[in-house]
Amino acid sequence: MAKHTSLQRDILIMHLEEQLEDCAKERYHKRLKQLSVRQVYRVLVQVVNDLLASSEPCAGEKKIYYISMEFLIGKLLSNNLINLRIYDDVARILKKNGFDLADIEEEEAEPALGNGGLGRLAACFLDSITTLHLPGEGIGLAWHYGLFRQVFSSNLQRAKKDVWMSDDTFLIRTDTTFDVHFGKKKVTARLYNLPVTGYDSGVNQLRLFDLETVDESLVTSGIRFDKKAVRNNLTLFLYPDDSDEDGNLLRIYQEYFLSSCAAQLILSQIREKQYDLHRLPDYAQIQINDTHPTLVIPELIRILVEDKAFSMDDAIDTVTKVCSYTNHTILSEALETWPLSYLRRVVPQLIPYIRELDARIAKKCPERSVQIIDSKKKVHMAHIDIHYSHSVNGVAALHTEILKTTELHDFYKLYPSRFNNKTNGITFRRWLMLCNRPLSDYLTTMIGSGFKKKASQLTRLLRYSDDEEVLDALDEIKRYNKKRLAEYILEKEGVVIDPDAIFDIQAKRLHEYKRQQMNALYIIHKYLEIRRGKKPARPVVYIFGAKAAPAYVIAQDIIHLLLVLQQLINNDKKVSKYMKIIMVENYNVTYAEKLIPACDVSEQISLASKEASGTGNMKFMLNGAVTIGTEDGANVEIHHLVGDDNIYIFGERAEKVIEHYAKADYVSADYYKKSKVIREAVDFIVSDKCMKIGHRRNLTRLHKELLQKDWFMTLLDLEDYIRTKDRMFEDYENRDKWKRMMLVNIAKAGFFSSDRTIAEYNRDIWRL
Ligand code: 26Q
Repeated sequence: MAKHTSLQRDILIMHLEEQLEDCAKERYHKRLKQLSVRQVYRVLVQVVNDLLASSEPCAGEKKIYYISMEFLIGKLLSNNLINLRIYDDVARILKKNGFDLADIEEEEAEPALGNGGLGRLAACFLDSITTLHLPGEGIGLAWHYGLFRQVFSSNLQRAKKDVWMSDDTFLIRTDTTFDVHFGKKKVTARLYNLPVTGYDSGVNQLRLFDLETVDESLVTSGIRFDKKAVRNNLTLFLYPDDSDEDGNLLRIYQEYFLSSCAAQLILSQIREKQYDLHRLPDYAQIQINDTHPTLVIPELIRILVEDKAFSMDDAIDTVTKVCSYTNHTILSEALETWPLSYLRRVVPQLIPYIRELDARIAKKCPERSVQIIDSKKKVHMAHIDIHYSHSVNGVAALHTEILKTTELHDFYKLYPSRFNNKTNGITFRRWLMLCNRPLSDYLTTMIGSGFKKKASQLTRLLRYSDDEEVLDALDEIKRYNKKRLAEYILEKEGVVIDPDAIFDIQAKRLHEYKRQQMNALYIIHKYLEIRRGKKPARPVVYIFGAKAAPAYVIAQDIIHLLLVLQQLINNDKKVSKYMKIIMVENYNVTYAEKLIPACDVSEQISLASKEASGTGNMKFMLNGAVTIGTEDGANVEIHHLVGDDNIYIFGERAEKVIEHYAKADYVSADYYKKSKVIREAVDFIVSDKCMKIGHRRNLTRLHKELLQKDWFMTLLDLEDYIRTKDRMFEDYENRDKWKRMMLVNIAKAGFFSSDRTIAEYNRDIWRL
């Protein structure tokens, strides 16, 4: 589209209505206005797909391949309309024919091809790569069910398969297939394309591979299936339960399948263009999104040596210059290590190469900590990435510092120049223009539309920080979004909430380090205060959105506690006037788009040093929420940008936390004994009131965990959290002050555009 002149655009828009009518006639022999909502959706998908097929691809000699197990892309229809800049025209045409675009949007199933931050980041990056008109492709797997659909029953999370594929998606089947060999076993992979639009720019492709022989009938109940039937199950589910051997083996099958397809696709493109393979780094750059696609390194080396007559030295040198690695976590339990014996069972053909890569390191580095194969014969995937990539990056300033000084310090000493930081970002198209049109339109009238492509222009809003009219307008938009969310929550969850209450939101994957349990303890504390007669100045609605990995027991228990509190508090007539709690069902990208614009208080309360970056924190900020958070991940940068007066920081700092771990001197029971407030809140979990509603087993297990282990130091920060949050709610009553904080947060969010992040990746790593 970028290459269209404004005259061509006018013609295109003029023809839009004609095209829609033609398509309606062709498919259904009807006029547009006679179609059902579903049929209008289908017509729109087809017209958009036709437009995309005729749009200019982002071209260039050198391409970036972003390989990832997850692409949490969200619904595509509206996003594509916005990027093609025809959203308003389509909405107008539909309205003329008696339809509301919002209803049509509801027809699309969300492709949940990811579980959280890393997958959503990959999706934002594809948008920005295309918006910056860089030639790039995402490479991933076409998960049939992706992440599970969450349903609550008896106050527990149940996992159901999430059906999203149908004939009406943007996914395009191609004729391209590749053979993938697992030792002597051979399976066939088929390529599907998903066109990626950038804002007012060209088109790139997301390449998703599916196993040709996949069999959906393998799924018995919920998300259970035969994990051994690899020939039929490989692309069914993202993250199978890997608590047993079969689950682990399946995970390795998936990782090699992805890596092999990626290697074949990239080399086939190089062959097609007749490029010299010895100059591969001049034509292809590969970004490895966490360790899941790591096997692409030994696989490429193997192909170059066995099929392309490269020497081992040349192959290793070439691949190292092609690959770069992004680390997204410092939690040791999330770092992938696979027993060499498992790898041998799945991909015996790679074992000589993994051994060779290991032997070279053993020869040049004496430290045990940097070896690829450890003394227990386990293969450290991240170590392959770091030794055989030309760039290693963390995803926020603090995270990269911790990698350099602590977690990966021995590697940093070996390769100081390889390490670099790329603070994460989000696409403003989805996370402002699409999810918050009132704000986006208002900003356009105040500061022009330049911020849509040059996010730093948002600072122009600062001119109005004392302008009452502007402050009131921002507040009104927030109030409008809260009202809309209240309607949505009533419809979806059946709970009535008051738009004039404070909306306090924690929406992210459920994990102990993210400390949803600390928020729950605050809520208990408030509940007890209100019961004792201490009324807050204004009601607060505490909203949670979170899925927990099905095999993660304590995370399930935390969800249980939240649901029990929801039932207890919302039904307590004395208390529910002042507070409500809502755990929304099946939190996903679509739900996030509703929650984020309506948020007043953004909860970013991870234990300092544990959240690599966070990206939800950026989305909330951009939409005018004020953050309560620890000095962790990108919160540090948010704090730096908005200053002390526009954020609420609390809790132990990262260095101190790291010291606690090193000395093993944190004892949660000490905090419990010292403080009545803590004792009272923690013990409420196993009170009669909770036990009557909830399950004894889950509640006692969680209570015990907090008292005897509390690995992520909830009780360490609880009192400071309570004080800070109380102060924040008091400040909310100073309406002028709060509105100004909203404005400053929006104005300073420009730094977190993923366009900035991608420009940095390109400048420092890919050099397209
Ligand atoms: C590991 C081993 C076996 C199976 C699965 C995994 C696994 C799967 C997914 C390990 C990690 C993940 C996902 C990690 C993730 O989403 N990390 C988040 O990345 C965001 C983008 O950089 C950051 O903002 C978040 O801070 C980080 O938690």
